[in-house]
Amino acid sequence: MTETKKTLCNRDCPDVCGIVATIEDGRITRIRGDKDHPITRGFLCYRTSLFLSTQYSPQRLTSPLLRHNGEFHPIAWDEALDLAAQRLTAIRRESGPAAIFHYRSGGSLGLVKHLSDYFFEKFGPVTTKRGDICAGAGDAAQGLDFGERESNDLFDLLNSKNILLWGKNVFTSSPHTAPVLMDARAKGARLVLVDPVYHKTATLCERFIQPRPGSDFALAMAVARILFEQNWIDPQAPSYCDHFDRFRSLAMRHTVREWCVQADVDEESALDLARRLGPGKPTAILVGWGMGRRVNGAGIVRALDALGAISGNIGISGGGVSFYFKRRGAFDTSFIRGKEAAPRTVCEPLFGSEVLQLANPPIRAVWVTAGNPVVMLPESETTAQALRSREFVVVVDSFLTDTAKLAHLVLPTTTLLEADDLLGSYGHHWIGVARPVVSPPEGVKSDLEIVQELARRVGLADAMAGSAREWKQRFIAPKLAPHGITLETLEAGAVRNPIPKNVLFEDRRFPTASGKVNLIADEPPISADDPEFPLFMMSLSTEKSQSSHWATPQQGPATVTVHPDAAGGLPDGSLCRLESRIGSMTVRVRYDAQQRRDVAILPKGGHYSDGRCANALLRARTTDLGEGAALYDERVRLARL
Ligand SMILES: Nc1nc2c(c(=O)[nH]1)N[C@H]1C(S)=C(S)[C@@H](COP(=O)(O)OP(=O)(O)OC[C@H]3O[C@@H](n4cnc5c(=O)[nH]c(N)nc54)[C@H](O)[C@@H]3O)O[C@H]1N2
Ligand SMILES: Nc1nc2c(c(=O)[nH]1)N[C@H]1C(S)=C(S)[C@@H](COP(=O)(O)OP(=O)(O)OC[C@H]3O[C@@H](n4cnc5c(=O)[nH]c(N)nc54)[C@H](O)[C@@H]3O)O[C@H]1N2
Ligand code: SF4
Ligand SMILES: [Mo]
Repeated sequence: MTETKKTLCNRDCPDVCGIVATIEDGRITRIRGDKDHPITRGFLCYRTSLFLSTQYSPQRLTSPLLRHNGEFHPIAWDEALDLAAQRLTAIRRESGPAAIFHYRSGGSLGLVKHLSDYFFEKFGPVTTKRGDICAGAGDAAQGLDFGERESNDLFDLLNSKNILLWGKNVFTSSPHTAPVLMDARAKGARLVLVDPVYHKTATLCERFIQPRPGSDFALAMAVARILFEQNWIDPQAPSYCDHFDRFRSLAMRHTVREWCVQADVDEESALDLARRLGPGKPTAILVGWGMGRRVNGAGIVRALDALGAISGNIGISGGGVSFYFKRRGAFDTSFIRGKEAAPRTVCEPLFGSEVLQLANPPIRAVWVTAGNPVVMLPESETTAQALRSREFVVVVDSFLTDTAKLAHLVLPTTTLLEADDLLGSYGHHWIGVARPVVSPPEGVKSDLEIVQELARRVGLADAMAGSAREWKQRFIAPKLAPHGITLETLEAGAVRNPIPKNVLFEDRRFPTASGKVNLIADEPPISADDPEFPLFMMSLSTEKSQSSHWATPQQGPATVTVHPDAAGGLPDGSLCRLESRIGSMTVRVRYDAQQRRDVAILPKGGHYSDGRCANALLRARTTDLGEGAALYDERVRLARL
């Protein structure tokens, strides 16, 4: 029998695509993008197009695994959950719930996954994470400046005359934004990319500006100074911006030329950006998520917020400074108190060192779900040490990741094609449901079943009771029912979240303390050069993987892409060592004359156990605000083997 079923992709990706699966005799034989989904438009990205080989991979876990004398052995679910309940309860009794650390990352963006947080809050509350490895700095910046972390409707870009893609690789990281940009261009919008790295998104743009990594603040100040000098400022801006004069003084601190030297761009580029923001309005600034991952990441995003505000591009159609779409904004998660309830927190980017150091009580148990911190958090070896030295580590995943390998107990869970969940997106406003297109294989349980079965063993059955569907209803009802949207509505197809407006702040009132835009008034720190390690390690998203999960198995050393002049005489294609202050690994050099001479580009998320992991070279450092990680400020050098 052949049938087709629809679901939504739950991966940590701004697109949240509609997927149409063909199922023949219980087996999925094909997946493709949903033509009816306004964002997906009938296509999937490279990594999800190939997902069936992951879904049916022989490496997929189908039984809980217990580590004994360094070896994993399959055990029955009852035994696994009894053990987990017994160990967690004993640790709670002996040391208090703060001795348990629950860490959930972005393996799935489904709302139902939050019930793992809820369980551990009821069981403890236990120690949780704070900060955000992904978008901490940018979120904090926009929250501070606008009092809101939300964006204009994605399709409002069709009203822009200019679109500035500031540190954004849409073809890789949000491929379904690309058609919207092409449509905008067809309607006359003119696009610019500002990115230290050359990539395919430049081909959509009429101009490509390639600043020194992390120097966007200086570039923004050059642009701001030109806006002031040319009087391309919105005359009303002083009435809706705080610190207007201090911001002007900040921009005036250096000449346009001096700022441009810092940013390593020519003055004409700064003038071009200013002209687009001023006389070229409406101009939308799309702020990439990558740019915030620097020691001055929030300062950079704040400078872009200020450019949008003083030039009068905030509150108008075709304008805006868009960073994040509130993916949970339509849903009520207030019954989960999170950090507020936690007895203490671990700063996410400092996971390894904090877990090692916390005392009174020490962290004795770690529960990891939907994350691979050994590979994805900075300082892989410190994270690994932290996990290796705990008494009880549980990892819930579908694969034996580098993190799962360090667990005492591994619990196999469902994939995105088996998910029963509710989704919003951080790249657009469409919300909807994921529904299993097939049942999980024998021996696999959903995250919800896992916490419910654990709850039954520790006296929390009632608190966690309910089917996935009932929980979805609970998340949906408070905010969406008043708009006439029910679960049935979402089950019939994705809908636009009715809460956010197409254009934010049209009345130029902002939910900040003063009701005005909070303009940045001080220069953020910059990351110091290290002459012995001259290259910025840019370990970036690649279309071939979802963070640590590769669409096809990787073999051999990772590839590092550099400008030929930055290779120190190493020939194209040769093997060498990539070294940082804390580690080194063997890589293959690839020349690319379109790159800057001060960057070494590497895929993010290579496997640690195979010696391909960028994060093994990366020191754990936080961003200026929001406790993000300065992932792209580590300096490296190439050396002969
Ligand atoms: N294929 C694929 N897609 C993904 C992911 C993946 O792993 N693979 N990951 C997902 C995740 S977790 C997220 S958070 C999102 C967003 O994922 P991100 O990888 O954050 O994507 P971008 O927003 O494109 O930001 C990356 C861009 O920022 C640029 N950048 C870095 N530093 C600077 C700087 O100092 N100045 C400027 N101007 N630019 C800079 C980089 O060169 C790069 O082009 O994508 C998701 N999509
Ligand atoms: N060097 C460097 N490091 C980075 C980045 C970078 O650009 N460069 N990017 C950073 C960013 S933006 C992010 S968001 C983080 C991402 O960091 P993580 O969220 O840790 O990334 P993933 O590798 O996607 O790990 C998710 C895991 O969840 C599993 N999983 C998938 N679905 C489910 C599910 O339904 N339930 C459960 N329990 N597990 C599931 C997957 O198999 C996978 O092993 O990495 C950060 N680290
Ligand atoms: S990973 Fe992103 S682009 Fe790919 S199918 Fe999922 S939502 Fe779409
Ligand atoms: Mo992310």
